[in-house]
Amino acid sequence: MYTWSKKETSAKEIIKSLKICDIMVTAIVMAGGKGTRMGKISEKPLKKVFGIPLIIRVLDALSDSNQISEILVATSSNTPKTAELIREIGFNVINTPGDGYVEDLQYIISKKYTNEPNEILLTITSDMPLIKGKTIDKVLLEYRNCSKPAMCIAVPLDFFLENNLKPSIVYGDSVPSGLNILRSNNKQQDEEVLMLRKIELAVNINSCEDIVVLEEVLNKNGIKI
Ligand SMILES: Nc1nc2c(ncn2[C@@H]2O[C@H](COP(=O)(O)OP(=O)(O)O)[C@@H](O)[C@H]2O)c(=O)[nH]1
Ligand SMILES: [Mg+2]
Repeated sequence: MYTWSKKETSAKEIIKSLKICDIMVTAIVMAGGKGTRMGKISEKPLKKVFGIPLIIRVLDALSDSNQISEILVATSSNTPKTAELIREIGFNVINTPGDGYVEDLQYIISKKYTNEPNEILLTITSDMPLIKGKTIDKVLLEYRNCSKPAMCIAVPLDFFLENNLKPSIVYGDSVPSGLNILRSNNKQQDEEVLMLRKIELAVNINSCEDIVVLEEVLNKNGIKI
């Protein structure tokens, strides 16, 4: 079993100390996928990268951000052990049907639907091991300054090629990072695309081979995690 020892504080204490801002941001960590590309050995969010499960790295980044009021982990019947660990370390879990990323996100919105213009959802995948709180804060600042209700954070395709990374989905010359911001309502939302050349947004772990690639990227960029 993994013990969450990096932080002394419990999730409840973190949430209590959070800054109340003009917008209320709920972070939703999507962690209920089948993880087929990783093989059936274990649940992907629990896959350890340099000794720490992927999802813990994401939760650490969200906890380091000072603009998030609530953190919710969306698991499904594909990831029961992830749900167990997350509850044990004091984070809130929402059990989703496991029908697919978009379907389950819609399910969460239908549950959390408020229609309050200042209630914002920040969605993030559990498989971005390099993500940092500072980047999440930067993205939320950009969101505050943009006029659209939703924002997709993407990475230019050429940045992937420069770093020998294989993108999962490509839209023209950009690759969605797995980090999105949207209003907490069930309407179709006009979206701003924020392009950032950041390795932490480009690295996504889908297979065991991706962990090898990650090691190469870290060495090449002199990054220690
Ligand atoms: N709750 C939920 N999460 C999902 C679902 N599908 C994918 N995810 C999560 O979304 C993230 C990105 O999806 P992807 O990389 O395709 O996940 P994979 O199916 O685990 O390879 C991962 O952290 C998944 O756990 C789903 O149907 N429900
Ligand atoms: Mg992925």
